[in-house]
Amino acid sequence: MVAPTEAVASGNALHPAQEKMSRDELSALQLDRLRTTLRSAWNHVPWHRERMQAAGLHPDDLRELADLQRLPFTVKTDLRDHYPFGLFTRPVSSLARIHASSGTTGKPTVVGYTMGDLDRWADLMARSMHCAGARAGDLVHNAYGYGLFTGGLGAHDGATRLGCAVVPVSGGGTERQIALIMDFHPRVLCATPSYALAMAEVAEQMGVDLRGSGLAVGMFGAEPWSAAMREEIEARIGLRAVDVYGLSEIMGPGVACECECRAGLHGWEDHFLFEVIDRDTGKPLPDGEAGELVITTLTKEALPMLRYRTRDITRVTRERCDCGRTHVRILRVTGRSDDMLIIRGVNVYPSQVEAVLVGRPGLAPHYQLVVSRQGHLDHLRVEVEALPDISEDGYPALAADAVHHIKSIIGVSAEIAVLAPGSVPRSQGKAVRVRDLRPKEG
Ligand code: DLL
Repeated sequence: MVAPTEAVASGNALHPAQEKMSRDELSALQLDRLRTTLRSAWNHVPWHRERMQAAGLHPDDLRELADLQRLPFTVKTDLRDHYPFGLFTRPVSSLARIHASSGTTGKPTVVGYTMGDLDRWADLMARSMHCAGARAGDLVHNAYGYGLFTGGLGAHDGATRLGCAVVPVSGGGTERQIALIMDFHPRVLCATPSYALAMAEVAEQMGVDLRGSGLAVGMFGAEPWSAAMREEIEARIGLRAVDVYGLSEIMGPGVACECECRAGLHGWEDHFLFEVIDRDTGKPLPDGEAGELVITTLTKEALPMLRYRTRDITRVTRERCDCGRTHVRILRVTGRSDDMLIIRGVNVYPSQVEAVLVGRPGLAPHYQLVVSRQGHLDHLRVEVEALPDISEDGYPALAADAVHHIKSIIGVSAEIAVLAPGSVPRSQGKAVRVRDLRPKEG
């Protein structure tokens, strides 16, 4: 077999020096690229120009990165209000692709890419995959959904750019996916963590041991997942599970990714500017404090985003990582502010419940939170499956144990329903973790 040399197969995708630029070099590059981005927004999108004028900030006046903080935030409804293409700086005739979020309520969020945008996205996803341990010549089983969702095509283009061959299976048809994995022996698996777990379960039901498949690296993202879920997936599939982050409004997968140290996800600062703000006041928070992640794009042509409120809750650190990469580290995204529940005054994210439940003896890693209103108070019921070898007589003791741990670790009183295996719906993409039965306001 002839091994492709990485340098040839990866083309221009990898520039290790860019991942290790000094803070001064990064800041200078960011300032330069921010000016270009602001100029383009000013010249092509009246809405941006009016907001910059109102803030008294002309692109040519930008002296330092902190000047950006004079601009107001962009939020998801701004995209919806300009549906479909109102915030694009380019006519649709000059674009190369459109993606959109499914939009559970109202209109979808539509995003556009020039050829150059797709090129940079492929580079950044290739960089992310390499950072995660994928290499040119690898076979990549891509179970992210293809279509308007950015996961499928984003991972596909990144893998191709890195010099990998892609099996573009998309989500669903799990038995067939398992068969393909056992026949083709891919080294890399791309999927949401919840779907990876669903694959592990189906494989076990088929009597197949994925640990013998040759899979070595899993690129998992698109939804929050806990350290406990990582251990579960690694044990059952036998690979190294790596966290990859992104969002369609900013680009898609590959905005940030863990490296070999797995001590936070490197956010690619040569292309994005990251801030963390206090959710309530909007004020920037110092590194290390938990708040909402705000991202500004520095190289997006078709749809530049200025101070976009992601609604994702996290912390960042700019301390140098042991891998030598200098780019900011985003510590695991614990959840979206939209998904935060307030149960009797206590803030709860589904991922916190996951962290407590997954790996508890007797419980399977399949769960859903059901929120309802009892009188004036919100009530949290957690439905979680028992492992197949547990008899029903044992369910009450498992429930009591889980109630105790959720109360003592998260500080919230929850009702726990331990259910028979297979009772909780399985995901083929992003898992639905919360069923909200509360009456709608208004
Ligand atoms: O989920 C892009 C993506 C695809 C990322 C594949 C990673 C892998 P959207 O559908 O626009 O894009 O959803 C973006 O998903 O704001 C987060 O709330 C959540 N999310 C994405 N990655 C992670 C992650 C894609 N690693 C929204 N951890 C984001 C936690 C994540 N949440």
